[in-house]
Amino acid sequence: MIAYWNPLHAGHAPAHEIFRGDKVACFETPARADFVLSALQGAGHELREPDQDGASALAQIHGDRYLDFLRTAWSQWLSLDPQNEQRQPFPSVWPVRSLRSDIEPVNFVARLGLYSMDNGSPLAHGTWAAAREGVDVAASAAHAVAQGARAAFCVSRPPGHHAGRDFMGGYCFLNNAAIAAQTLRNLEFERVAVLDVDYHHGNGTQSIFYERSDVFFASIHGDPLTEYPFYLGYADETGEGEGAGCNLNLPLPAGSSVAAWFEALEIACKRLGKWGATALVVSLGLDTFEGDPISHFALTAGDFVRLGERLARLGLPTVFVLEGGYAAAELGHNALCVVNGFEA
Ligand code: SP5
Ligand code: ZN
Repeated sequence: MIAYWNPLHAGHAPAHEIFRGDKVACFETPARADFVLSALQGAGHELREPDQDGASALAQIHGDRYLDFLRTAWSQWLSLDPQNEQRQPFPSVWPVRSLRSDIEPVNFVARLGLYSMDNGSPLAHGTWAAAREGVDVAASAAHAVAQGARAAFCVSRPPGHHAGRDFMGGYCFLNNAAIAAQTLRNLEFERVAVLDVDYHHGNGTQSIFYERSDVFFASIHGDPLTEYPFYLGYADETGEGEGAGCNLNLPLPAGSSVAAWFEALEIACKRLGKWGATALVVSLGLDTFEGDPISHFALTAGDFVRLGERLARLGLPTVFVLEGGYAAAELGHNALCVVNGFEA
């Protein structure tokens, strides 16, 4: 399988995130992508740098105001104090409910709250460059399948599926899967399905396409009553307006069995087929792995082969986009298992 990789990913390397009030080492690290790259390369898959500019899809998926903020965020942070190179900015106020979200405060960390859904998306020196290069990775993979490749794999970070039109969240800044889907739409594919198998609901992708009838979003994930992102991902979210009926959430309780997970996968696959998808984007989170440090499903390497096999049976041009997965040392093998199953 062709794998497009992000040569700038390692510039996004924040040190810590907050867990129950403590600073803990970030789970989403450069090593994750490096493990996937070496596993794919070791198995003889071709690694390519991006060869397409995703600018037009980017402008369709994210808002200008948010993009302007993100592009300049690190320099604004440094302009407050040169010592800030050693610090991570942290949002100070989130404009929830009765507060105004049409205002852009001058205060940088207040504005960071406007553009964040949570406190868990740390910015670093190279965040914009890495995330923006990830857009080109996604666009390149979509172009490759439009030109006839059976599938292409995006090895990029930071991940993207929690990022919405105008906010970051859950380690995500720009929504790579949405960019891939939009690029496929802009090429020859009329009906694009996004299947999100990350442990966490892909709230950003869902919200981006929620009122559209040309992109179907399906997700299998830990029940948001107990699992991140908590505030979206329930079964009664089925799409709105033109998009009514084009959204499928299959939440499963934390601790669900592998059998239950594959039953949900079967439901999602049948539904995408029935809907008439002509291309597929897989938001491939590997945090469903039994050894994942922050998640509670129990898939094994063999189950990832089975996932790849099932996805291949949809018979669609397919773009895989790496999302989460935090058992870093096993991540490469698990990703390779999906590819092997798909190509079997
Ligand atoms: C892309 C993706 O998978 N994002 C996940 C974001 C999850 N954010 C919440 C993480 C909570 C970490 N809890 C640590 C538990 C350690 N015992
Ligand atoms: Zn996840």
